Amino acid sequence: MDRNQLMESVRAQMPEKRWNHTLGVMQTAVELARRYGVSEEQADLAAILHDVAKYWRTDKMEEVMRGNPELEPLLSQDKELWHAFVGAVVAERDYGITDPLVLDAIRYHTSGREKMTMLDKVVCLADYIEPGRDFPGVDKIREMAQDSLERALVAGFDSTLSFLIERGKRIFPLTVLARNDLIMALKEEADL
Ligand code: DGI
Ligand code: FE
Ligand code: FE
Repeated sequence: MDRNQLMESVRAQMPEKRWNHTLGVMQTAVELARRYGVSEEQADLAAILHDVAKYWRTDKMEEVMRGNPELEPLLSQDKELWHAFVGAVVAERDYGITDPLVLDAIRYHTSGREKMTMLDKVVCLADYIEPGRDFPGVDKIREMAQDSLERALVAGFDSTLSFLIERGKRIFPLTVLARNDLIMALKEEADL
């Protein structure tokens, strides 16, 4: 399957609006990859697939998760988190993606994780700031993304955490670990 066929297949699994978001993430991820010395090909591929499972029915996602010891614990977590982990499985199983860096960038694009790779950061941040995104503070994060992937990403996580807290929702531990780790790394950089 070539890149165009892959894009058409992903597009067929979501409404037009979500596909436009995916196009925005592709554009922004490639720009960030170029700026921060990450492979543009990996960024493009992860961006195309990052939300492939976002509009899958819950029972279809559950089917993928059941019996998979890494995914089963997520069944008791917020459903919003599922599409990222299911997306990584789908990328490998249905699209033959084998690059572990690309699969991880898809898997952790929503939650983040400790020790995020540069590719993880690029895809996760692109998801926050692609041109179609409009949430309070997004322009400030776009500015920050010009000089620090890490600072911009912390600001992105901060906005998600505030959103979750305001609505009385649970916070997935990986997001807390991701944010702490980024703040530690920024502090070490500042102390050098
Ligand atoms: O799939 P997208 O809408 O493009 O964006 P995303 O993959 O970042 O999903 C964001 C949703 O995930 C948003 O509604 C918040 C929700 N979410 C629920 N719990 C958590 C969470 N996001 C993070 N980072 N951490 C959580 O604990
Ligand atoms: Fe997503
Ligand atoms: Fe997305």
